[in-house]
Amino acid sequence: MVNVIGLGYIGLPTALMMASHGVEVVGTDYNKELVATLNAGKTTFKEDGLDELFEKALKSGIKFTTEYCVTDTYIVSVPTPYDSFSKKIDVCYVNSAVKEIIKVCPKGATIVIESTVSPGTIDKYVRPVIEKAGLIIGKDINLVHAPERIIPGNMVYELLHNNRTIGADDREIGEKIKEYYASFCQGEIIITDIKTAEMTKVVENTFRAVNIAFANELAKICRNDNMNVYEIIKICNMHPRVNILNPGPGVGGHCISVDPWFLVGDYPSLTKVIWESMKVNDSMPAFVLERIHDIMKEKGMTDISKVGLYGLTYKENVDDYRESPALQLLECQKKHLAQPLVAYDPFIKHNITENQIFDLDEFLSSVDFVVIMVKHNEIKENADKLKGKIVLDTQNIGINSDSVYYL
Ligand code: SAJ
Repeated sequence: MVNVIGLGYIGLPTALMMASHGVEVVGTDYNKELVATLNAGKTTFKEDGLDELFEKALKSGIKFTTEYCVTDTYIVSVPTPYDSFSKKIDVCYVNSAVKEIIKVCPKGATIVIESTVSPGTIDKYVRPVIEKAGLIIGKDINLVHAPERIIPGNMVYELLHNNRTIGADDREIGEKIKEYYASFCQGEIIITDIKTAEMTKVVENTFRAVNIAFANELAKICRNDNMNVYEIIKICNMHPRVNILNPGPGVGGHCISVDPWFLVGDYPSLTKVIWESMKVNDSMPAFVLERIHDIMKEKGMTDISKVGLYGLTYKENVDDYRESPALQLLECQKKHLAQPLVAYDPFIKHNITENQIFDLDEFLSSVDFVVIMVKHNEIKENADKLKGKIVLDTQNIGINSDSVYYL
């Protein structure tokens, strides 16, 4: 039996996937409300294919509880934030999960950490917790790191198809855990040591962050000298060894905007490129504000209450708004004591900012200038409703109008 600890964006789909492929699974979360919602037969966030997977897992007998179970395998997928001052990883959630597990687990149990952790975290923070409890790693408890790799918006597909990494102290234990993942994963599963697995995960997200920062820097250069960044990236990407990502209004979510900071926190003198990249990405919401200001000036527009943000989530077609560029932009506005812009997002049904509207038509009729922050399918399908508006399209969704501006 597998006890999955933490039923958030990663833990829940992982637990459901294992359960619907014949593994006996109990999901544990300390959030009583979340567990009650799952036990009432409802999922806690939107994701393609998640509800169907949930149904299958329920039929296969998955259970949800706030208690830790007595079993031989635990998968920990809890958040790993970073300290905003030191930039170092904050392992409090991982460590409290490990402390709870060792209170109940039998001798010889395996703890698999799925949460993203910086290289050396398991050595530095997790092993001492186990050793302090008088347990011997490799005998009383086994440790494995199996970092998740699935992208929000396509999680169910990627869980099934992505290659995976398993880091283990002991190859035999690695093979045993590989079997659990192989119950559903059609990709290749590679076994390595724990520190290597930790580093690969952070490097993957850092690679993407640096690539996006490069695209954002190109957008700024092109704005400065009136060149079309999208046309330039499109042509460059036709080169067989060039693959530049898309510029945008900033980087949000709890992965790409967080994980690279772990490396900066741990290796401050060795992370010049990464540090500068993160700064470039962080500068984008303020850059969008500047663009809004310049466009308003060009159009002779003075009433900021007629400018609205389309999209509040961190990216398209998800309901997650953690660290979202739109919220970063509103925060930046607040620092200048400005009234927050009107905002709308089809995925957010409750107030997360002051001037929020909950209907697309109402939003569009209340503003003259629309800033597209997120390329949700909804706005692509309703692009004709933007006719007659001034539009700042930070996502290059392709709007046919005279009054469209870009980053
Ligand atoms: N973004 C851009 N330009 C792009 C692509 C993305 O500005 O060309 C922005 C998005 O709008 C968003 C942010 O970057 O604000 C991050 O979005 P994302 O889609 O790049 O990535 P995440 O954070 O949703 O998921 C990433 C994935 N990592 C990689 O692709 C290397 C995913 O596979 C990981 O599992 C996930 O992080 C994680 O949990 O670590």
